[in-house]
Amino acid sequence: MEKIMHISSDLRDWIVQTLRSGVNPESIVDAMIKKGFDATFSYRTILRIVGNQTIKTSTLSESPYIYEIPEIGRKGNEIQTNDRIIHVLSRINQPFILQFENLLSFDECDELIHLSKGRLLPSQIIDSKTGLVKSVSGRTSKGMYFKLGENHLIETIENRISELTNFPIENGEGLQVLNYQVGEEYKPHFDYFPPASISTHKGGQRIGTLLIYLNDVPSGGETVFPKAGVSIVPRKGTAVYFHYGNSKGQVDRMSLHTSIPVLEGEKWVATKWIRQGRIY
Ligand code: PD2
Ligand code: ZN
Repeated sequence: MEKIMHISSDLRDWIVQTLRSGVNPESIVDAMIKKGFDATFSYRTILRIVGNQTIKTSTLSESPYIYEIPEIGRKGNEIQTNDRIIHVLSRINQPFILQFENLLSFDECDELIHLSKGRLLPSQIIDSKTGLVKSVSGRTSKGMYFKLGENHLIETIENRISELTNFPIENGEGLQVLNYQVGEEYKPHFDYFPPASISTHKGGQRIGTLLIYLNDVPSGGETVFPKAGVSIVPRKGTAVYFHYGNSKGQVDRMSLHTSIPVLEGEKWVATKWIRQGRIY
């Protein structure tokens, strides 16, 4: 089979951010080769990116991201779910970002923190080469995952998220809880997988993320979207949803985001990543 000798600007951006978040260059080269890229081309490309040199990108998949309003964005400003009304606090259409209040009660936030505390481990990412999780330097928080429907609280939250987003529970990855202490951060990254490496099994590409803030942070710890100039301050029980995958399989580079260092106190947040199809 002929090897691939060009990369799209989406893939280049993903590589740049992934390197910045601490993933080592060899794993990216290996992942490229595994996906059918020419080995020499892969090494050269990564070397150029590491050395901050420009690289030519192919125009094959250069078409601009086409924004589609996801169903969560068509529900008005007061969204009634089975057990509570969730209010929209702010909205941006490009990139698509919605901020909510009252997604979780204070008791639910406290309970999630309580259930997570004894299970926290250094945060990890999925290695695109091995498919296994591993630690990287750009992500200094600690975290843990709940299994889908692991207990009554998780079931309640997953049902609510599914009602809010209109995605089936099975499109969601297990809820992740993160804890950041002073100075800890999650460097700028995309939540979607490298566009060239997507297969349709296991739900395929990630298309949306819901971040639920579980406490108030006295200083720092905002979720920042640097390309959109947006900064979300963590407030207990509020949440932010951002959507970055469309029905054409494109991903939105404007969704680049980061958790900036906590300056005072600590930060607790729950992440629900949503895939285009059912994972389970
Ligand atoms: O904790 C956050 O604010 C944050 C920021 C960016 C979490 C994630 N990304 C994530 O879990 O993907
Ligand atoms: Zn993220």
